[in-house]
Amino acid sequence: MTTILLHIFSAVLFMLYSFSPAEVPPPEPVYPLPSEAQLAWHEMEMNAFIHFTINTFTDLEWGMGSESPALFNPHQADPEQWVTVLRETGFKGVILTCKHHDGFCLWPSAFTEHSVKNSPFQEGKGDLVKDLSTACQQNGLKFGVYLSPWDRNHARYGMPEYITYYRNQLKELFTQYGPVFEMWFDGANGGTGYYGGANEKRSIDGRNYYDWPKTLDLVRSLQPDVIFFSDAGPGVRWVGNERGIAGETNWSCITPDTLYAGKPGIEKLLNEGDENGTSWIPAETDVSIRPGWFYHEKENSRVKSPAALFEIYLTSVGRGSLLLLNVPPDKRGLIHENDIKSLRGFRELLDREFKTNLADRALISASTVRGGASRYGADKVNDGNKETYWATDDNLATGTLEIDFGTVKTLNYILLQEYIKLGQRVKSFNIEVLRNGKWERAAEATTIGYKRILRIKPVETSRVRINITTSRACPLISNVEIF
Ligand code: FUL
Repeated sequence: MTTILLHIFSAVLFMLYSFSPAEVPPPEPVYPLPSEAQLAWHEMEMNAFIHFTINTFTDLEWGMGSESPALFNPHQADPEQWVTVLRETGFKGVILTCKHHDGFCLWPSAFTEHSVKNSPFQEGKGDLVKDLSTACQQNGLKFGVYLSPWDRNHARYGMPEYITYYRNQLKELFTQYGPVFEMWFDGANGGTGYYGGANEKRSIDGRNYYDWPKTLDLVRSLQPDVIFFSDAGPGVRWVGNERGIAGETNWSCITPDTLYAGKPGIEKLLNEGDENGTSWIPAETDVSIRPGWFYHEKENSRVKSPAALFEIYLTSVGRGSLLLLNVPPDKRGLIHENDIKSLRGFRELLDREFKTNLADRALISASTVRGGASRYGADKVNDGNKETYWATDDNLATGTLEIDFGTVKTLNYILLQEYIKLGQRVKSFNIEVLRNGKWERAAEATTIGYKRILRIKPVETSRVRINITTSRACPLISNVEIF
């Protein structure tokens, strides 16, 4: 009898202890941390890039800058069509090449004649920046701006006057077209160009010529929350290739001190980030649905298949990066039928592969829970709340979550998310499945970050273990999904 009473007493004590969350403080952050705007950027996961300019009509990738504006005539241009397709297939934002390297402006800039205002498009009255930003607002997508620093048309390119011109254009774009969520600064600089008729090679000092800090301050003074993309940030960084592949190890941190846009030889660093990086600058994965960035009729049969796009999804979003997929309008000014077909097929694949989250109804337990407090319990990884997480005590950098489905299921993917508001922590982990009474290794990987999706060889099991094996500090896992 006394033993039974003792058991009941200790059970009550345990319950009291584990239901008093206020007692156990949350873990200290592991720096650097993402800003609010960066967190919102992570959560977008898939954005679209729109490459559109005179190149679409000249069949070039890099226009010289000498092309006549009269060539630009997308007679059926319909940004509403672009945005509708993109929204329906899961994209949250759109970034437009308002001006590519050839210098032609898709809006009637007051600072140049090299724009839509001198084209037959809508008899010189058109403004594609306005049309797209409006379509985005009406469809609940965010709008972003690409304004090429390199301008092969401008006579003063390479001289101080061009910087004034560039900043004047930024002022136009950031004051007349509503909220801009991201500004894309391209590091490319090929040297040669038309340059107002000079037709020569102009080299600039990539590190100093543009005086980026001043330009960014100007933009921030107009729209404080804008995320700046460039090779090295400061908002988000380039992933280091244009193939859609983020590093298998992908830290959202990097030390930008010695980096600048266009600096050669930093691709691997950009691809993987740096565990000890001093700033939160996550990788953005830009890749085109076609071989080129611009529409070329000859590439109509080379649009990436739904399966190829799905692979890219796994190597970008599935590695804690954001996918920026380029979908270039054709000469009509429409997204081509083949591209639409691929995008829809891609959406179907995503919906099919990630249809039923087996972790939803599973029983989840943990090797250890921070302070024994229920607010850090294992069930926080499948409560559908991104603000809650499973955590261990501070002195632990390892831990195991066990997921019990109750019956045998077939597994294909494991999706994990860290609670990155307190920093990126996990350095390595593995997955085990219970087979014939024995735990078998199904996968192992390094970083998790905002999101990690592991595809495993399809396996039948009723129980899975996620073992965090090294971490920069106690691991914090906010979400687990299993398909
Ligand atoms: C590169 C550019 O040179 C390409 O034309 C394209 O715009 C790509 C996204 O960035 O640096």
